[in-house]
Amino acid sequence: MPMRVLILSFEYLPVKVGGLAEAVTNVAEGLAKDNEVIVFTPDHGRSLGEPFLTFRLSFEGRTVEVTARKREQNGVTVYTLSGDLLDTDVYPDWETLLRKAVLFGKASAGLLNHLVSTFKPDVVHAHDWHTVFALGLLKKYFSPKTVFTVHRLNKARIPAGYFHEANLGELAPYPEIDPEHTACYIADAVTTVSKSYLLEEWDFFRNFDGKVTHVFNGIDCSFWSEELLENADRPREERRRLILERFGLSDGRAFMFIGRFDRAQKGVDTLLRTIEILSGDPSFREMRFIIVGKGDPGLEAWARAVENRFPENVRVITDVLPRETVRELYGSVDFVVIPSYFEPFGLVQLEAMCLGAVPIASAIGGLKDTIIDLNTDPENATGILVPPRDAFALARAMVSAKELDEGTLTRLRENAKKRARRDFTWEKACRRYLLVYTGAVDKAMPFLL
Ligand code: NHF
Repeated sequence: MPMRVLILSFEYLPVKVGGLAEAVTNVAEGLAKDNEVIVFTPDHGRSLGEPFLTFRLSFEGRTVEVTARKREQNGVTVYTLSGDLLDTDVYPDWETLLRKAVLFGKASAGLLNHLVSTFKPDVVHAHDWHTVFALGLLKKYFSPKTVFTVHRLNKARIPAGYFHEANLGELAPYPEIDPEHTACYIADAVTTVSKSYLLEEWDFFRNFDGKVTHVFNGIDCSFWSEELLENADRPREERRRLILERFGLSDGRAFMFIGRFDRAQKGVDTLLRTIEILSGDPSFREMRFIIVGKGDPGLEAWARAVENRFPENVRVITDVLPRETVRELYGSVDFVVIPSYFEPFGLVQLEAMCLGAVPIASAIGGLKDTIIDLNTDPENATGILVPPRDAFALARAMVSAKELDEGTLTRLRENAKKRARRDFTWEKACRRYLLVYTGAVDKAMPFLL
């Protein structure tokens, strides 16, 4: 039986800040193949779609005019809400973001009030804490089944006043409230994007024991495909030589990092320390490192310093590279290093796996669930897992990776491509979300080993 699904999210393609946009859009489009799917998202000043409805609401003691724009995108009806704070940058400063989240909640309730006689959702599926007020109001006024998905825990506490402003005072009996805790509390089902992340964060998820499960994200290998590479017909070593040359480096074993330069999650600081450690090893001469990303100025300066110290080995790219260039890199380098401290799911490892770059990654979260480790299961391995925050362990793993014979590398690449294509598809994710919606999904049970 087709279902009517209403999805709430702060990011929806083409608006993208992180992995959230990819995940929500792919799930919405996958579900739309057999179900009626609509999305509510802030317009963030992009004016996407045609004006559909304008209405007024009271917000912080003023009258705010909200316009809902509407567009059809790959089978999904997307409503973007604009007006006042809904037109700021996706994630403005913290206080503005909280106010924007409240306004998004009220605007979502106003829009569904208009649509409900023709589209009464069976399920409202909200993603990440920014949608908590929208979820609360839609549940309060329309009583649909509700699902809340955690893509990354934020662990914030916000003043209860924001819930009062949202007309949800009943959800805020204490002065300080954790919005994702509230979203999980009111939802009928709670999901997160990998099994290991769920277990690592069990201290949080145990509060909702009985209605918690995981739904893995997927990967669309049709874009991340070797056939689409510029030099698809050339052998991989030649592609590597060419790409290294393009970045002004001579040939060698190529390791790449791509991701945000931050201290909390992505672990570029561990990688920089690892490169410093490796510089004392004889293997270093044959190792090349391409580091792509930006963010924390201190980390950018450190990365530049490492590049200046080892100009023959290290290239740092702080520009945002087009997806096609990133694809060339994945399809040419030998290894992709993912030294994250936590990773609810992670996309880089799967993009790399689709294109034959072997991941060397922290044994945590979604990385651990998607990568089969060479040292644990050599036959089926798809990459190499290392303990997080351990620059020496990473250095050791990179030196042994550099020594791997061609046969092993080919096996790792082939296994990885197969695993990404077969086990982590968006169709699979959508099938499981439908089980969540209908209450037919297995749950996380702390006593089951
Ligand atoms: O892939 C989409 C993304 C995840 O690990 C990623 C993260 C945020 O940190 O689910 O959400």
